[in-house]
Amino acid sequence: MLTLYDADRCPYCARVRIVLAEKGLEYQTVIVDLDERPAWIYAKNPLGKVPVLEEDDFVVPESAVIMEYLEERYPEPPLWPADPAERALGRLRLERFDDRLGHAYYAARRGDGREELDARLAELELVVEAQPYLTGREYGLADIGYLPWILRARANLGVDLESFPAVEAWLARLIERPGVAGELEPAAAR
Ligand SMILES: N[C@@H](CCC(=O)N[C@@H](CS)C(=O)NCC(=O)O)C(=O)O
Repeated sequence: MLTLYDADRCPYCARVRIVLAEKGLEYQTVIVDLDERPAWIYAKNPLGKVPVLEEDDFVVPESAVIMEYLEERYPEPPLWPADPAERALGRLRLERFDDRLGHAYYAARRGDGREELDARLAELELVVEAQPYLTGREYGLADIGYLPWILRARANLGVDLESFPAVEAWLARLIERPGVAGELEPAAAR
Protein backbone atom coordinates (compact mmCIF):
# COMPACT_ATOMS: atom_id res chain seq x y z
CA MET A 1 0.00 0.00 0.00
CA LEU A 2 1.23 3.47 -0.88
CA THR A 3 0.97 6.28 1.67
CA LEU A 4 1.74 9.92 0.93
CA TYR A 5 2.59 12.24 3.81
CA ASP A 6 1.15 15.31 2.26
CA ALA A 7 0.17 18.95 2.66
CA ASP A 8 -2.32 20.52 0.24
CA ARG A 9 -0.49 23.81 -0.01
CA CYS A 10 2.93 22.24 -0.65
CA PRO A 11 4.02 22.42 -4.31
CA TYR A 12 6.57 19.63 -3.77
CA CYS A 13 3.72 17.39 -2.59
CA ALA A 14 1.74 18.47 -5.66
CA ARG A 15 4.48 17.00 -7.86
CA VAL A 16 3.99 13.62 -6.22
CA ARG A 17 0.18 13.83 -6.26
CA ILE A 18 0.27 14.47 -10.01
CA VAL A 19 2.57 11.51 -10.69
CA LEU A 20 0.36 9.23 -8.57
CA ALA A 21 -2.70 10.45 -10.49
CA GLU A 22 -1.03 10.09 -13.90
CA LYS A 23 -0.11 6.52 -13.09
CA GLY A 24 -3.58 5.77 -11.72
CA LEU A 25 -2.16 4.57 -8.41
CA GLU A 26 -4.30 4.19 -5.32
CA TYR A 27 -2.79 5.62 -2.19
CA GLN A 28 -3.72 6.87 1.21
CA THR A 29 -2.93 10.37 2.39
CA VAL A 30 -1.70 11.45 5.79
CA ILE A 31 -2.01 15.22 6.05
CA VAL A 32 0.86 16.86 7.89
CA ASP A 33 0.21 20.22 9.54
CA LEU A 34 3.17 22.31 8.40
CA ASP A 35 2.53 24.94 11.06
CA GLU A 36 2.67 22.36 13.83
CA ARG A 37 4.66 19.46 12.50
CA PRO A 38 4.23 16.23 14.41
CA ALA A 39 7.41 14.81 15.98
CA TRP A 40 6.95 11.48 14.15
CA ILE A 41 7.55 13.08 10.75
CA TYR A 42 11.27 13.34 11.66
CA ALA A 43 11.47 9.56 11.88
CA LYS A 44 10.31 9.41 8.25
CA ASN A 45 12.35 12.37 7.06
CA PRO A 46 15.09 13.78 9.32
CA LEU A 47 14.51 17.17 7.66
CA GLY A 48 10.90 17.12 8.88
CA LYS A 49 9.62 17.99 5.41
CA VAL A 50 6.87 16.66 3.19
CA PRO A 51 6.36 14.95 0.84
CA VAL A 52 7.32 11.54 2.12
CA LEU A 53 6.20 8.38 0.34
CA GLU A 54 5.85 5.07 2.10
CA GLU A 55 5.32 1.76 0.42
CA ASP A 56 5.04 -1.04 2.96
CA ASP A 57 8.37 -0.83 4.86
CA PHE A 58 10.05 1.44 2.36
CA VAL A 59 10.11 5.16 3.17
CA VAL A 60 11.47 7.89 0.89
CA PRO A 61 11.38 11.71 1.09
CA GLU A 62 12.33 14.35 -1.54
CA SER A 63 9.86 15.00 -4.32
CA ALA A 64 12.29 14.48 -7.21
CA VAL A 65 13.48 11.16 -5.76
CA ILE A 66 9.89 10.06 -5.13
CA MET A 67 8.93 10.91 -8.71
CA GLU A 68 11.82 8.84 -10.05
CA TYR A 69 10.94 5.96 -7.70
CA LEU A 70 7.33 5.93 -8.89
CA GLU A 71 8.45 6.10 -12.51
CA GLU A 72 10.70 3.05 -12.10
CA ARG A 73 8.40 1.08 -9.85
CA TYR A 74 5.27 1.80 -11.92
CA PRO A 75 6.58 2.38 -15.45
CA GLU A 76 3.15 2.77 -17.12
CA PRO A 77 2.36 5.23 -18.49
CA PRO A 78 5.96 6.40 -18.91
CA LEU A 79 6.70 9.94 -17.78
CA TRP A 80 10.22 10.14 -19.17
CA PRO A 81 10.91 9.98 -22.93
CA ALA A 82 12.21 6.72 -24.38
CA ASP A 83 15.14 8.45 -26.06
CA PRO A 84 18.10 8.58 -23.60
CA ALA A 85 19.29 12.01 -24.77
CA GLU A 86 15.84 13.55 -24.47
CA ARG A 87 15.45 11.86 -21.10
CA ALA A 88 18.77 13.30 -19.91
CA LEU A 89 17.69 16.82 -20.93
CA GLY A 90 14.40 16.37 -19.07
CA ARG A 91 16.31 15.27 -15.97
CA LEU A 92 18.65 18.23 -16.33
CA ARG A 93 15.70 20.61 -16.41
CA LEU A 94 14.29 19.04 -13.26
CA GLU A 95 17.70 19.08 -11.55
CA ARG A 96 18.03 22.80 -12.25
CA PHE A 97 14.54 23.67 -11.08
CA ASP A 98 15.72 25.90 -8.21
CA ASP A 99 17.82 28.09 -10.50
CA ARG A 100 15.30 28.05 -13.33
CA LEU A 101 12.20 28.88 -11.29
CA GLY A 102 12.18 27.92 -7.61
CA HIS A 103 14.47 30.60 -6.17
CA ALA A 104 12.75 33.34 -8.20
CA TYR A 105 9.30 32.15 -7.11
CA TYR A 106 10.22 32.19 -3.42
CA ALA A 107 11.92 35.58 -3.76
CA ALA A 108 8.73 37.02 -5.28
CA ARG A 109 6.66 35.39 -2.54
CA ARG A 110 8.87 37.02 0.11
CA GLY A 111 8.19 40.37 -1.53
CA ASP A 112 11.70 40.72 -2.96
CA GLY A 113 10.36 41.81 -6.35
CA ARG A 114 9.00 40.15 -9.45
CA GLU A 115 11.90 40.90 -11.84
CA GLU A 116 13.70 37.60 -11.33
CA LEU A 117 10.49 35.61 -11.65
CA ASP A 118 9.58 37.43 -14.86
CA ALA A 119 13.07 36.72 -16.20
CA ARG A 120 12.73 33.01 -15.42
CA LEU A 121 9.28 32.90 -17.03
CA ALA A 122 10.75 34.59 -20.12
CA GLU A 123 13.34 31.78 -20.28
CA LEU A 124 10.65 29.11 -19.91
CA GLU A 125 8.72 30.88 -22.66
CA LEU A 126 11.63 30.25 -25.05
CA VAL A 127 11.75 26.58 -24.07
CA VAL A 128 8.06 25.89 -24.69
CA GLU A 129 8.13 27.93 -27.88
CA ALA A 130 10.75 25.50 -29.19
CA GLN A 131 9.18 22.27 -27.89
CA PRO A 132 5.69 21.47 -26.63
CA TYR A 133 6.72 20.30 -23.17
CA LEU A 134 9.49 20.98 -20.69
CA THR A 135 10.20 17.25 -20.82
CA GLY A 136 10.61 17.38 -24.61
CA ARG A 137 8.27 16.20 -27.32
CA GLU A 138 6.01 14.54 -24.76
CA TYR A 139 4.60 15.53 -21.39
CA GLY A 140 6.44 14.12 -18.40
CA LEU A 141 8.28 14.59 -15.13
CA ALA A 142 9.97 17.88 -16.01
CA ASP A 143 6.56 19.44 -16.70
CA ILE A 144 5.19 18.02 -13.47
CA GLY A 145 8.28 19.31 -11.67
CA TYR A 146 7.61 22.95 -12.64
CA LEU A 147 3.84 23.10 -12.89
CA PRO A 148 2.88 23.51 -9.18
CA TRP A 149 4.89 26.73 -8.92
CA ILE A 150 3.46 28.15 -12.14
CA LEU A 151 -0.05 27.47 -10.84
CA ARG A 152 0.77 29.15 -7.52
CA ALA A 153 2.50 32.11 -9.18
CA ARG A 154 -0.63 32.68 -11.27
CA ALA A 155 -3.09 32.14 -8.41
CA ASN A 156 -1.28 33.92 -5.60
CA LEU A 157 1.46 36.19 -6.91
CA GLY A 158 -0.58 37.97 -9.56
CA VAL A 159 1.47 36.58 -12.43
CA ASP A 160 -0.41 37.19 -15.68
CA LEU A 161 0.67 34.60 -18.20
CA GLU A 162 -0.67 36.71 -21.08
CA SER A 163 2.84 38.13 -21.28
CA PHE A 164 4.14 34.57 -21.72
CA PRO A 165 1.79 33.09 -24.32
CA ALA A 166 3.74 29.87 -24.92
CA VAL A 167 3.83 29.18 -21.17
CA GLU A 168 0.11 29.99 -21.02
CA ALA A 169 -0.57 27.53 -23.86
CA TRP A 170 1.63 24.90 -22.17
CA LEU A 171 -0.32 25.38 -18.94
CA ALA A 172 -3.65 25.10 -20.78
CA ARG A 173 -2.49 21.79 -22.31
CA LEU A 174 -1.49 20.48 -18.89
CA ILE A 175 -4.68 21.58 -17.14
CA GLU A 176 -6.68 19.44 -19.55
CA ARG A 177 -5.13 16.39 -17.92
CA PRO A 178 -7.31 15.03 -15.09
CA GLY A 179 -4.30 14.45 -12.84
CA VAL A 180 -3.34 18.10 -13.16
CA ALA A 181 -6.83 19.65 -13.04
CA GLY A 182 -7.16 18.45 -9.44
CA GLU A 183 -4.26 20.73 -8.49
CA LEU A 184 -6.01 24.03 -9.35
CA GLU A 185 -7.85 24.21 -6.04
CA PRO A 186 -4.90 23.47 -3.71
CA ALA A 187 -2.77 25.93 -5.70
CA ALA A 188 -5.31 28.73 -5.21
CA ALA A 189 -5.60 28.04 -1.49
CA ARG A 190 -2.00 29.02 -0.78
N1 LIG B 1 13.47 19.34 -1.35
C1 LIG B 1 12.22 18.96 -0.77
C2 LIG B 1 11.49 20.20 -0.32
C3 LIG B 1 10.20 19.89 0.43
C4 LIG B 1 9.69 21.09 1.20
O1 LIG B 1 10.36 22.13 1.30
N2 LIG B 1 8.51 20.92 1.78
C5 LIG B 1 7.96 21.96 2.62
C6 LIG B 1 6.50 22.18 2.38
S1 LIG B 1 6.19 22.83 0.78
C7 LIG B 1 8.12 21.59 4.06
O2 LIG B 1 7.89 20.45 4.43
N3 LIG B 1 8.49 22.56 4.86
C8 LIG B 1 8.69 22.40 6.24
C9 LIG B 1 10.06 22.89 6.61
O3 LIG B 1 10.74 23.46 5.76
O4 LIG B 1 10.43 22.74 7.75
C10 LIG B 1 11.41 18.15 -1.78
O5 LIG B 1 11.64 18.32 -3.00
O6 LIG B 1 10.58 17.33 -1.37
